[in-house]
Amino acid sequence: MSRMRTLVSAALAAAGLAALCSPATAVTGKEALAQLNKDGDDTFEIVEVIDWGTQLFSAINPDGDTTLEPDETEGRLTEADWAAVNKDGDQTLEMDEWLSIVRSRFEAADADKDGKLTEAELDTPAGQSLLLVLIK
Ligand SMILES: [Ca+2]
Ligand SMILES: [Ca+2]
Ligand SMILES: [Ca+2]
Repeated sequence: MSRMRTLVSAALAAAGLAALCSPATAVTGKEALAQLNKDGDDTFEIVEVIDWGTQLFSAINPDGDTTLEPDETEGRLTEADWAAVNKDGDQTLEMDEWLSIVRSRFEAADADKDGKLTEAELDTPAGQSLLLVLIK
């Protein structure tokens, strides 16, 4: 029993390590929908996007504090993003600041403003920029 548990935790650790080591890579709209969209439609809505953004905040915050530091957002947020939401100029980003970026990227990607992101909208530069703050 305990040997089984050891094997299971070793497998989980290996999977976690692989996830940690894989860099943020471009994901197509089709792949993103296949990976994240589980509500039976074929689009992303803001509620889902906020949920995934919240999960990613924790996933890229390995020190487990309540803020993201610049090294934790590398490749996902630009200096301009930081300047826009981090008004006090400190080196930390709180969850609400992070989610305001997620929300504005969703709105930017929603070209026809119908509140849904299609595969085609996710494949635009604005859509790709949103996926960077949703998928590890
Ligand atoms: Ca959906
Ligand atoms: Ca942190
Ligand atoms: Ca749309």
